Amino acid sequence: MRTKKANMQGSTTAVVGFGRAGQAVCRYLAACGARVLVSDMRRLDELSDAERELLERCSDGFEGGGHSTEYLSAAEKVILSPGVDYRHPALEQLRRNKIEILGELGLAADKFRAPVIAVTGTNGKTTVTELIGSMLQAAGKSVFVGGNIGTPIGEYLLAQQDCDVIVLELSSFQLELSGDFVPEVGVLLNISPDHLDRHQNLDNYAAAKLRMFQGGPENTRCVVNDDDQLCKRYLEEAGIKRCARFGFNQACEAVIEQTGPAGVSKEARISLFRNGARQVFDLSNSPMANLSGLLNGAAALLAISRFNLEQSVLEPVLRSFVPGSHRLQKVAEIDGVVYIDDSKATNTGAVINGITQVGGRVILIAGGRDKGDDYRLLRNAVAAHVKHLILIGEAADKLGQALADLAPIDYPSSMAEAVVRAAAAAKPGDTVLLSPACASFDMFENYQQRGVSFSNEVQHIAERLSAGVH
Ligand code: UMA
Repeated sequence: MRTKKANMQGSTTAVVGFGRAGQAVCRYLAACGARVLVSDMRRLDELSDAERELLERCSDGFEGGGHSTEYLSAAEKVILSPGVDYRHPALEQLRRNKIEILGELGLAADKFRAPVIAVTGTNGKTTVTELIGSMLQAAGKSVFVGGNIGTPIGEYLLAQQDCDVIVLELSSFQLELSGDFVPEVGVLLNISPDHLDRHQNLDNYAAAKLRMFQGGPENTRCVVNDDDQLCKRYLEEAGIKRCARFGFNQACEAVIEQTGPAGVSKEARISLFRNGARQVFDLSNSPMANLSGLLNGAAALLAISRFNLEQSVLEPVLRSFVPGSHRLQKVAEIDGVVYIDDSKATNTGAVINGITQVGGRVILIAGGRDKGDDYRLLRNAVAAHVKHLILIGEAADKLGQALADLAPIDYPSSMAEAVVRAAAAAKPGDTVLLSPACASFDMFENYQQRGVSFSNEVQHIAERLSAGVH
């Protein structure tokens, strides 16, 4: 079925934030005939030529250098980009004047023309979204995959495309203003503190995630992690009982099993229970044969179980799936020391998972731009495995204060120096792990660039050693 573009002739909508999401929304609104006003923190002269051209083509006004109530009041509806905090003071008066304020998801809520599988959680969202998309495609379904993963939801609206299934990775920012959005399937992978600088506290952050289930189990198949205590707590508080669960517990609909020695050689299986039958997906000796791989695989299988797809199609997709870069990615082994890039770990939950999965003795490189996390949450994992801390970036002091009594600490001023110090502290059998618990924007463009910088510096160490320079 095609997405029918709404007729918005004569209406005025303001779009706040002119990044990837905002630009797609502008194009959609303009195509529907709406009068579009754009407001962005950046000034006109800070926009690229392509962005200015888009403004020219799709908008009827631009406010640069910030957002004002006066400018936005000319609109009947305001669409906020995910990166814009809805508590922004300019929006207060609009709320009082009952001007509708939505995110891109709220705008799209009544325009999806195929079943939506929505994936949220603190960590693993992108991987599970990709897995679901890949399995559906392998089974011959046409799929739109978008959201926080990179393709804005507005692109779905614009394309008016036919597809069998829509798979969306959703962040707390997107869900916070999701209006009447109710997906057919909602996957909640885990909850650990993240983005608390924006949400102020864990309860607000979890509430944003749980908006995905606002339609209740009668409208949304709720797929949840049975082993995540915070998921359990918040679901219970929200009164959501009827869920399809995945985890180690034998009572789950998708049960994961791991045996044998550590590493990718271990036996790893997911048992899927459906209509009284059991299907066993064997992921042993595949890149998915680790705890994250199994949990992500189980979540993805439960998310698509209603489609009754052939196991012979799904299992090869799971077995050959390689998670994206900068996620616990081994970059080198030098003189018996393994170097691992986990730059994507931008919150404490991801770092705890990383340290635990790596195990053994770890030299941890952490730090960057603080997102309001409480780094004391790292204490158990650090006490169990970390023999040396290398702390970088703006959050170095805050991390140091939380962990000072657990391991010796270095405070280098660059990634180059951090890697040199980590290598000096490491003995054969140790692992040097970059797992920052923070955003990258104080020192790098993004987490990818931070991971590449780490790998390059590790490479320099290898080259120096092979040239006999110590
Ligand atoms: N801006 C304002 N006012 C503000 C803040 C920002 O005008 O108060 C402007 C900026 O000047 C810029 C624009 O808004 O012009 C940026 O908008 P944005 O921050 O919403 O980012 P987009 O480029 O639209 O990208 C967004 C998501 N960004 C965020 O949620 C911060 C992308 O997720 C997503 O891939 C993209 O839409 C497509 O759907 C990125 C992300 O970092 C990957 N997400 C967070 C995460 O994963 O942790 C939630």
